[in-house]
Amino acid sequence: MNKANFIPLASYRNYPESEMKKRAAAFYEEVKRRRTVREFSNQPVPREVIEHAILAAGTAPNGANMQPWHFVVVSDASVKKQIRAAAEKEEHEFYTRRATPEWLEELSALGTDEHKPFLETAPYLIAIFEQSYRIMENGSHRKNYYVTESTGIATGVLVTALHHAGLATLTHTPSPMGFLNEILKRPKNEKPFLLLVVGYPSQDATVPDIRKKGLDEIASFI
Ligand code: IYR
Repeated sequence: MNKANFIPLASYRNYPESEMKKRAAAFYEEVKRRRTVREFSNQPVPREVIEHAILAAGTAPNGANMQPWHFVVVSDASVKKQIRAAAEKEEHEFYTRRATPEWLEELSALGTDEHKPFLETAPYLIAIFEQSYRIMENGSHRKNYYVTESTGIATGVLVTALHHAGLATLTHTPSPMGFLNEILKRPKNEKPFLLLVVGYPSQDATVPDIRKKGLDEIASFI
């Protein structure tokens, strides 16, 4: 057993209340500008920005500090093409067979369909995998904990970090996503969690006119 080793909490910053209020409000103003974008420019993005955003995601709280995630950053045109073909095949099934009429009705406000050109246009796709278990050196398996929760939190940090840097993202979830293991040659202990499309919005990008719920609709204080 590893023994816990504790060090002082040197990184914590305490702000005066007035500053804390300003920071909280300013952060809300910053993140509420984020919109999911489906029309991307092919303008290249510096790799360093992606690297920092992934490092930020890697700081997410997670089960027993196993950090049960893996990020595959795809910029290669031929790999993006394969991903697009496989995703559009699943999406065709979804839009023509798998989705219920209610689901399609609810998606109509977003204007989505089975065509996913952004999977080739955007400079980066980040395939996020959750590691259901670890494979030890002797081949035995060890459990990971709260894998989906952990990877979900890390993905939230990633999306926010990329927005903060000035990039647009699209959280794309073709289902099922098993094709990502094959195309990206990931091991069987990793399950695709989400495909994040990253880049600049195209010059004429539009977004659906939708609203977010207000505080009283999403929170209760008791
Ligand atoms: N995965 C499909 C459908 C889709 C589902 C939901 I829920 C969305 O919020 C958006 C799309 C697609 O990407 O088109």
